[in-house]
Amino acid sequence: MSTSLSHAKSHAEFQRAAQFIPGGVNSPARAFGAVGGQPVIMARGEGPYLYDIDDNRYLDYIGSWGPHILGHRPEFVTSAIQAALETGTSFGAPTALETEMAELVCELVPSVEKVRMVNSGTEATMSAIRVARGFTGRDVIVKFAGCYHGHVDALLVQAGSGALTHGTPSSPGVPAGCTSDTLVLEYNDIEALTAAFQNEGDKIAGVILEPVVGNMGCVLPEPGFLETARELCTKYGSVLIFDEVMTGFRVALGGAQERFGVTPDMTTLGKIIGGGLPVGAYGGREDIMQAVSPTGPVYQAGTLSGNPLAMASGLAMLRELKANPPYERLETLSTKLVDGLHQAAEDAGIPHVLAQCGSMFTLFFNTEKVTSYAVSAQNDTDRFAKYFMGMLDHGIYLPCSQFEANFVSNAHTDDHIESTISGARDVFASLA
Ligand code: KE4
Repeated sequence: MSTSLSHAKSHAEFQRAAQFIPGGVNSPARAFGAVGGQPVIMARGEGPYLYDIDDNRYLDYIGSWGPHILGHRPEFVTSAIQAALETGTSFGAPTALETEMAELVCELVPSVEKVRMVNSGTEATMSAIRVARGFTGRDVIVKFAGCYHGHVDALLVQAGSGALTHGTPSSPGVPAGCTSDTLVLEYNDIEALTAAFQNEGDKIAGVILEPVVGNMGCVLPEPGFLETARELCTKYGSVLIFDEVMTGFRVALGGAQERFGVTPDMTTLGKIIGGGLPVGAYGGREDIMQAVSPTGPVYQAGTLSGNPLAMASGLAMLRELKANPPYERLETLSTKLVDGLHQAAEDAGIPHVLAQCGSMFTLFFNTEKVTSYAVSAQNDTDRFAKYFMGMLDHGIYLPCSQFEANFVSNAHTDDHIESTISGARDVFASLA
């Protein structure tokens, strides 16, 4: 690992992890595969900071890949979890906490009239596309290159040979049959989406998309894209699914659907909704959600769905966000950081583009505005790897891939932003 911080304990611990866990990680996103070297082993988080087992302190811009919008270990979340522990961990029976969570999600998220709790974003999207197919009696699902919706077989897919040819699996272990009804289009390509509906709209069960993409780096919807998806799904009776696992409660209290004023038929949620514990959710129009077992024939279940500890944690988080919305401060703080990074990169003569929505952003080493995966694929990933390692050396912990979003938390301060910009200025000088 090319940094000057001592990572001796991390290195030893990672060797041990790799003996028992594939790649030493429980999720490949953490593996430093895209930046080289080995992951840093973390010991604890506090506010805007992470501390590794070598006692290095980092300013954290991942926030567990999204959940920690208010920083690590906010007192109201930890005390809610501790209180829930007094009554038990899991009952496998309904609890009032689950009703409170469902009621609050229905209040906060415009599209959600009924909601089902699950344990991850993947479970949420997997369930949502099954419900869309069951509700419409159709099979085709439209998704967009560069949007990641979890490791769902039907969505681990690469575009077919022709623009309107259905997809093929993007991972071994996914049978062709799982993706033969998935159509992959370019994000922001209104013409291609319109043509797909003209071509087979009566077969399209649903369209799933990230309303603001985090998984090809941060990419915003171009004017008219979300609105067109909404119009076409309405016209052809298809289910519009906003995957707001990342944007939900992040870019606005009501998510991207509130921020952009486009209401989908279903929404998937994760990350922030659990306050750091494993929670996913899918919900939407009452008539669609009535199709879900036991009220309807579409089966979905989960031993730990609506787990009391996770509900206590998520409820504490959502109640705090509702009572004291951090969004204005987050917008100002994040804009200050993005503007500072832009100026620092400009001054160093580094080609780059920045994209930001609220407190999520990406600095792309690219010469073009990134509007789709085809453009994002042109990123200078070697330069990104050097930037990542240089920032790590300055005690700044960024997502370890150019194709991810950074997250500012409300625990970050102006001083943290200033020191991040100054660290970036040093690193850019070494990249020029
Ligand atoms: P999970 O199954 O990881 O909880 O959620 C899957 C998912 C669904 N939809 C969106 C928009 C997502 O961003 C995600 C997961 N995001 C990745 C980060 N890009 C999680 C990090 C990881 O896989 O370890």
